[in-house]
Amino acid sequence: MFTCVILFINLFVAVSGLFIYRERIPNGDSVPNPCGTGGIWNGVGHYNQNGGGTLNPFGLEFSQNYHMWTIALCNADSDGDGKTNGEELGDPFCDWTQGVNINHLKDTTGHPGICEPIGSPLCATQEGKFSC
Ligand SMILES: [Ca+2]
Repeated sequence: MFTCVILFINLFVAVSGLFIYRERIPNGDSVPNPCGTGGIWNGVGHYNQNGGGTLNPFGLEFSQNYHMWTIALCNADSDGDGKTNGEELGDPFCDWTQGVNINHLKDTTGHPGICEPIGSPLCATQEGKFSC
């Protein structure tokens, strides 16, 4: 019984964190699945599509940045695919602020924590870290 309660609490914390953090980044609820299979990647900062587990490079930098979207994080290219986090999340001019200027947002163009295109030589270092 005690184990079940602990598992439930851990699951609740993980899911709550997932949604709280998604609101802190531009288009956090509409980051495309980089696998090309359609759908949304809910765990934006994780290698697991549904969140939890190992953080991807964007998740690590977001965490190190106290879970705040800043100009520096916006201009960074966490996954090393040549596009800034802001470009991928639809904030190319890094002028989005949570709850303030949603009209500035563009469409997402990629995933900030998973190098794309998956399988390309540029993205070889992430092989085996997640599955599509
Ligand atoms: Ca990138």
